[in-house]
Amino acid sequence: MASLPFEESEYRGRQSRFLAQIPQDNLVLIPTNPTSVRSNDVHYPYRASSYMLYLCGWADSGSVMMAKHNGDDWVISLFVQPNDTTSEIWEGRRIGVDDAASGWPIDAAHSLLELKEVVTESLNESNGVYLIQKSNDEIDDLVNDALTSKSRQRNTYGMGPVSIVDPSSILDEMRMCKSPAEIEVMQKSADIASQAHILAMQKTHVDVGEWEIQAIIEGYFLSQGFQWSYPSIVGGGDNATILHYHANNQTVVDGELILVDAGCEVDGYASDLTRTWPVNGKFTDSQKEIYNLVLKAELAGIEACKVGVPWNASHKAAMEVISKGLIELGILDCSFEEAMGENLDGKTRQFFMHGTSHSLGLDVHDVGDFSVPMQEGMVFTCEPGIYILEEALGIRLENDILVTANNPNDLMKNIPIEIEEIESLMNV
Ligand SMILES: [Mn+2]
Repeated sequence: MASLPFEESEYRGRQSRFLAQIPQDNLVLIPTNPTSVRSNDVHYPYRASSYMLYLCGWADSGSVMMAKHNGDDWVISLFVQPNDTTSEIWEGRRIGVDDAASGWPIDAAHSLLELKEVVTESLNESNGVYLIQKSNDEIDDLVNDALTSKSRQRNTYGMGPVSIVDPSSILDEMRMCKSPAEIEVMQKSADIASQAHILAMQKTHVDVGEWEIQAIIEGYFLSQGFQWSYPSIVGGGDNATILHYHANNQTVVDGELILVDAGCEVDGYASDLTRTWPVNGKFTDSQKEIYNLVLKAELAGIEACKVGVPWNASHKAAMEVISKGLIELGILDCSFEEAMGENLDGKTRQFFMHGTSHSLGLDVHDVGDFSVPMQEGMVFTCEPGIYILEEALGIRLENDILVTANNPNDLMKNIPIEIEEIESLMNV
């Protein structure tokens, strides 16, 4: 049977912190996302909704989590695909109702065949619904029917829900700060991504195909029992200046750099890692200048990830370093103020056109309201870059940073970032 990434107590803690914010006369419905068709009768590999993974670790498709207060406590039910020999012969094993009830942090499991009946009845006993919409049409319809039906009973006694509330902002806020158990998984995800990049550096050679580097990295993820958290970006030469390059189908010639942005997913948690290295194992002097400028910005950005500062403090710090550096190198011919701009939108943006940080967790671009300052337990990427199209040059460095009460904790401390370290790794 599939095993849960965390102890039951971790999930129970999340559930009770969530439900403590919901009125007890409301019903909570959290459906997972459906499978998607790739073509004809072939589906994309399934990945469950992060909310479902967060609240009960259930990773199979089609399911719905329901929470209902019985007067004393919240009761959590999960609707799952029932065991069915014929379907399982064709589609694979199902956990089924009994094993779901005994092996997952829920109070009751039901077959999805009972979904309509149980949910309809529960809706009629509730005054409102907390529902994440647009992921399960059947649930959306049931809730909308319950809301709009004008039964005589309802007119007389006020039975049934009168409002739908989206609970995602409550859950998003909870997901922003990671628990020690989550951080342990995220460190593992960072370590596997780091090891994959190290292997790729060691196996890089002149005229390497971008797809070969992709295969080394993603093959390593698979060999460890995991997979990518986002499609890998492997761009040599001027392909490195395309921020979301995915073709990965060119060879990289002598003298060019290769930019690799590839992370993995461990138990639902993403790592997000970028390194840039020369395919021949030796940086040229002009590549070194730009690389070291990006590195300096990276270190300044990491340093800025501290409790109490605005979440984009790392971007400001990285942009200051890059602005100064580009002026010193003569690449920008303007004042520091013009380079920075009034809202970090100055001339530097020509060469550094993306942000420096995003949150990271169950989603690669993780959820949350980042108008609040950085807090202990938040994880951000720090990923400055410089892209000079005329020189076919793109350099980005990206580490994942945990905000702590003390110094920022760099989850990518196990992969080299200095030029000398990378060159010696590539030339053993
Ligand atoms: Mn990123």
